[in-house]
Amino acid sequence: MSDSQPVILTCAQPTGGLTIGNYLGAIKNWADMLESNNCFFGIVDQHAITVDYTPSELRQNTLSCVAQYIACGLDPEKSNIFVQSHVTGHTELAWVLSCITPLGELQRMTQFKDKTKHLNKEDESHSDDDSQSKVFINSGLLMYPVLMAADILLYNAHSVPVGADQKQHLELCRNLAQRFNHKYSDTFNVPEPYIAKQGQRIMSLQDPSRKMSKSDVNQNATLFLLDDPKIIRKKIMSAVTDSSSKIEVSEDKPGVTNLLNIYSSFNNESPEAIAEKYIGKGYGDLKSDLADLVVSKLSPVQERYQELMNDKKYLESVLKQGAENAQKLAFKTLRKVYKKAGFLNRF
Ligand code: ATP
Ligand code: LTN
Repeated sequence: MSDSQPVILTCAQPTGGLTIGNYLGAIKNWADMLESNNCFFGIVDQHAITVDYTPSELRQNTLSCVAQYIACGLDPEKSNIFVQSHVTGHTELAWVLSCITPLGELQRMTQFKDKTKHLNKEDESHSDDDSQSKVFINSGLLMYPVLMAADILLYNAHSVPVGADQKQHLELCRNLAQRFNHKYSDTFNVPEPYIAKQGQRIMSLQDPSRKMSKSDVNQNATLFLLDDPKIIRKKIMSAVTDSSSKIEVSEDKPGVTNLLNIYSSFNNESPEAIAEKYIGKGYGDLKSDLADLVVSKLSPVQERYQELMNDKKYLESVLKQGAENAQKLAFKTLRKVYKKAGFLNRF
């Protein structure tokens, strides 16, 4: 990596163990970009507190996420792995950007609407006088996309590799970059999303109309990178499939199509070519082979993860270096932004 290479930035939230959705839709593609880019991989702990959480678990998940990143092939010698709260600038830039963000745009964000849907219902069920126990929608959840835009613009990223679910957030980030440039003069690079064809949307094993998510309440819906082989097998064998038993890629068969997509993302054959191999066979055969494949692909990741978790000093040194490198770039951008916004120089 060198300062003259294009900047690639992307992040994941330490809201729980990483899933095969995170791996196939995101991290696997990031690992291919290390050679020819200046890569920044963030673990966004400040985003993770927008949902209900336990501080001790957040601390553990953050370190575990670093180890999972490295175990998945993100080489810290060739990239910068950092924790968001270790770098001054993310929340400062978010504040400046929030002042050029229309409220309505944030309220219309799909993720905000999804994440607040059930909170709205719970809110209605409480009476006004039990305000202590009242569930509320925190403003951080609304501001989430602005903080995400700040994550990206702080490093003047050229490209942002993400899963398809982040397309709308990236669009807002591009709008904010353009709005700032127009209002104050050219400052930010307008970043391009990079959404890989394969693995961009891995769906829940229990409800293939929803994306696989690490915060899904039904643990059987999600395959975690660190799941035990027995659990992986059990979750895949009990995945929801469709009424007719033919194995094919079809919009009418979201369950089996999802399994074929997972298969395809792990072995790089097209889902259609895989389906052909199962002509005359049943769902059980497909699921059993898929379980073998997933276990064999994840076991080296799990072994490396265990080694890394036994060497906390090493993980901390990775984060120290990552934060130092990230901070240099962040300060540079923030100084420029503050000057353009009309803030007086610090004496
Ligand atoms: P949560 O489930 O807590 O909402 P998440 O897993 O969706 O979190 P992140 O950990 O921040 O969110 O996601 C990291 C990256 O993984 C993002 O680029 C995101 O687009 C991608 N990603 C997440 N889930 C999937 C999925 N099911 N399929 C493909 N890509 C995904
Ligand atoms: N919103 C993303 C996580 C995220 C991110 C970012 C991704 C936060 N900041 C900056 C790319 C670039 C998510 O929920 N998956």
